[in-house]
Parts: sequence; C-alpha cells; structure tokens
Amino acid sequence: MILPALTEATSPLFRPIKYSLFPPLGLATLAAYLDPDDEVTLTDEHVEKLDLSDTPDLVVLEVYITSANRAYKIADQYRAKGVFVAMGGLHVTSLPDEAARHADAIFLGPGEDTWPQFLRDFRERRPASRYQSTTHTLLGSPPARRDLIKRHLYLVPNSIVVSRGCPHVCDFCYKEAFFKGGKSYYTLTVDAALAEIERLPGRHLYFLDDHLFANARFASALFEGMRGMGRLWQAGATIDSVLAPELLEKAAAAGLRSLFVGFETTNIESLRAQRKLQNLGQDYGAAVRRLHDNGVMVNGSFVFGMDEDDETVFDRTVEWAVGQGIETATFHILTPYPDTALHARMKAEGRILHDNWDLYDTRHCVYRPARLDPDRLEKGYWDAYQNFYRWSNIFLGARAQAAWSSRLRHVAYAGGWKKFEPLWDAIIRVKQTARMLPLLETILEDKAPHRARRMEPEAHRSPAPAPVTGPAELVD
Ligand code: B12
Ligand code: SF4
Repeated sequence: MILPALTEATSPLFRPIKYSLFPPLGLATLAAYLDPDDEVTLTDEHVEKLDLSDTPDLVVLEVYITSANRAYKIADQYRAKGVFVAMGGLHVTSLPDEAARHADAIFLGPGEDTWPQFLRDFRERRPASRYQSTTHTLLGSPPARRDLIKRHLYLVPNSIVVSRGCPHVCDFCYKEAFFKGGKSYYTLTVDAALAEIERLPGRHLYFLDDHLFANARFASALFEGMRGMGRLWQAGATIDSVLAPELLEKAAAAGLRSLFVGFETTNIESLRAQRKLQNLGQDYGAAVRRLHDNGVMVNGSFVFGMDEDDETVFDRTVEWAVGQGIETATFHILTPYPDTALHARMKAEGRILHDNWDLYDTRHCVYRPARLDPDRLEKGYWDAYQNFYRWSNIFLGARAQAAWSSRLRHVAYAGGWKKFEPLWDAIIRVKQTARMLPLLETILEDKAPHRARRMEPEAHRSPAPAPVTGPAELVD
C-alpha cells in the first residue's frame, strides 16, 4: 500500500515539516480489512523512499490531487510488470475516467464498503474495474492497522478521525464531490471513538475530522468521555460551533489546546458567493477571544483570490489576524478542485487556466481571478506568509494574550513552525522527527489558569448564542 508524494515532499534540497506530520491513516484504515495472514507493507513516500522493484499480488494507491501524476507513474510502472493496481481516494473520486487509465480497479468515495467487497472479488479472481461507495458508515469498522505505521517518522503519529465529512456545502470544498452517492457527514459511535483514543499511546492527539464539533450531541459526549484521560489534543471546527454555548468549554476541559478554524475571508459577499453560509453574521473576533479565554490556540485558515478580493486583501487579512492574536495562519490560493461547484462555475465562465494537477496545491493560481492578476495573487499569498510570520508580528500577536504564559506559548508555537524550517529539515533527514513530540506537548500545554478549564459554572454562560449547525474543515 502506497501513499505517493508530491514532488516537493521528496525534494533532496528541503523537506517542509508539514509532510512529516501525519501517517497515512486512510491506508492503515483499509489495511484493517485484510486477512491476518495477508502479507502487507505500508509505504508513505513523504517520509521514506519507494522501492518499486518488487512484484506483489496487489498494489494499492491513495491519490490526492497534488500527487495524482506521481501516483499514475507508479501505477504504470507496476502494471507494466503485470501487477494488479487498485486506486482510490479523493482525486480518483473526482476524476474516475482519468484514474481508470492507470489502474485495474478504481474506488470512488470512502472505502469501508467497497474495499471488503473488492477483497472478496479479488480472492475469487473476478475483481470489477470500478467500485462506487454507496453505504457511508463507520459503524462496525475495524480499528486502523496502526502497527503498520512507522511512528518514529512522524511528529504527530496519533492522528485520528472519529467522523467523516461535514454537514456544510461550501462551493470550494472537496466533500460534496467525495461523498456523493451517500451520506456526506457521519460519525463513529461515542464508545468506539473513545476506544480508539484509548488505543493510542502517549498524550498528544490530532483529530483530522473536517469539523469535530459538527454534531453537538456526539461531540459533547465525546469530550465528556475524554475528560480525565490526560490527553492534549488539536482539532478543527467552524466559527459558529466555537461560539455555541458549552461545547468549547467541554473540549478545553478534555484537553483541546489548538483549533483549526476556517475564517476563509472577512468579506461577506465572498462568503455568500462560496456558500460558506455558516460564517455569515458571525463575530470572528469574539470566536478568537473565546478560544483564547479557554486556553485554545487558533490556527486560522484564509483563502485568497475570491471574486471580491483585490490587491488590498493580503495586508488587510494579515493585519486582522495579527491584531486578533491568532497564533498560526494557513493561507491558501483559492483552488477549483475538479467536480466541485466552484470548478463547475469557473469552467462555465472559461476561467480555468490549466489542469496540471501538480500545481493545484493552493499555492499556485490555476484560474483567472476577477480583480487580480494570477502573478499578483501568488505574490500576495507569499507576502502574506512572510508578513504574518515576521518576528515583529509574532510578538505583536502574542500581546493580544492576557497571560504571560499564553504569550510565551504563542511565540514558541508560531516561531517553532515557521522560523525553524531548516532545523525541521535536518531533524527529518536524520529520522528523529518523533523525538520532537514532547517539545510540542510542552508548548501546547499552557499553564495559565483559564476560566473554562476549571469548568466553573460561569464558564457555561458563554457569549454568542450561535446555533450549532454543522461541521467542517482541517489541517494544512
Ligand atoms: C491529513 C491531511 C493532510 C496531511 C497528510 C496526508 C496523509 N498523510 O494522508 C498533510 C498535512 C501532509 C496534507 C497536505 C496537503 N493536503 Co491535505 N489533508 C489532510 C486531511 C485533513 C485528512 C486526510 C485523512 O487522513 N483523512 C482520514 C482518512 C481515514 O481518510 P482518507 O485518507 O480520505 O481515506 C479514505 C478514502 O479516501 C478511501 N481511499 C483512499 N485511498 C484509497 C484507495 C483504495 C484502493 C480504496 C478502496 C479506498 C481509498 O478510503 C479511505 C477510508 O475511508 C484532508 C481532509 C479530509 N477530510 O480528507 C486534507 C486534504 C486531503 N488535503 C488537501 C490538500 C489540498 C493538501 C495540500 C495540497 C495542501 C497544501 N496547500 O499544501 C497538501 C499536499 C498533499 C499531498 N501530499 O499531495 C485536500 C485535497 C483535495 C483533493 N481533491 O485532493 C484536502 C481534502 C483538504 C481540503 N479540504 O481541501 N494533508
Ligand atoms: S465547512 Fe469546511 S469541511 Fe464543511 S463544506 Fe465547508 S469547507 Fe468543507
């Protein structure tokens, strides 16, 4: 089983830490359906060299858009030797006909229903060439084969998902395309989620769920179950769910220390145009303050290049994020992934510039923006990163925190990610990434006496009475 990497992740010159964060959870999930006596290896090209000289019975490839071309090359090479190649994942689901030219069997959507079916067919030597997932559920799914993960190669070996998808329908998001033909938001049972957490060694967890707070009842029970486990964890959720009463307090009391939040844009027209409706009318500043009051750091996600954006968007966004004391920011250039509503609209308007998937990495402009040149958009994107992570801005942002320990944590966390990239590169090369986990845990900890962590009754009277509608986003 192989997770192919995009070129940048395997560069002999420089390897960004973000490719050594998480193990290939999707493939470990699929491996759980193999028979106990099946021989299997799981290789993640982001962190190890591929050896393509073998001739296994079956090669399984997980394909993201940015690694599609690489995945096709690997597939072609194996197929030339007569090896059966099975391919699935987000990009295969978006563009099945393209993928089918490089595979013996393709899989559309999540694999929990189709993969076991394929394994039966394959053993009986009558595999189909295309499997479409229709029953989207995590109920009864076996625990991921974490024994196949080379934990020492990752900073965050304990990545976990307890739900899939999201109840929202933002136009630029992958999820409507990926989950079509079935439910687009579903969860494990709370008991199964807690059991999976119990199985993970150490303290730190990273929930990769698109929106961990999406189902308030599920999330609330999960956080209550996690209290007292002594975990430190990070996750992603929407602004409206952060502003909803009680959920955030419960999460913080259960060990939440940083949250990925999709602000995307501060422009209401852009939110409306992208159907990011759950952000409309929400007080972004109040959400950040509420997170900080609960001792939770903010990883804010922002998208540049929406139709309302002109060249002032970059400075405005950075200034706002720094002023709010947001610890880390993830900037993206708007990217029309195939089979999304955004892609359909841009295609109809003749604005897509090319389909070189290598460049659909949210750092290149692959369409014609309304009020910016593509070059200006790319430059503004890079400038935004540089400005946000200037030491002066890191210190300025830290001043928005009330407690000194939170200020220190802000500086250590923001600086740690972006100011020591060469050091991360060196650590990755000597395969010592996992040794940095205790440092990450120490930084996340924050000893400030935050209101909500004490769970005093007052903490339950949270501000903004926003409705908990639903779900979704994540890491990058
Ligand atoms: C963790 C993560 C990362 C991690 C690591 C990925 C890893 N090790 O797997 C890091 C930080 C490196 C990363 C980087 C990037 N990411 Co990313 N990432 C994710 C995230 C949050 C979770 C993925 C995950 O683990 N899901 C949980 C597992 C269990 O699900 P799964 O992997 O999808 O596997 C299931 C199915 O896909 C299917 N399946 C998959 N393969 C196969 C194969 C077969 C044979 C079968 C039967 C089934 C099957 O079955 C599995 C079980 O259900 C997703 C968002 C999301 N919710 O998917 C974004 C996401 C995948 N990333 C995305 C992007 C754009 C990127 C970047 C380009 C971002 C950037 N600007 O740098 C880079 C480059 C990625 C690359 N290497 O090519 C997009 C992908 C869009 C697309 N159409 O491909 C997503 C969807 C985010 C988004 N909302 O836009 N990412
Ligand atoms: S809220 Fe996030 S995960 Fe949900 S549809 Fe919108 S972008 Fe996707």
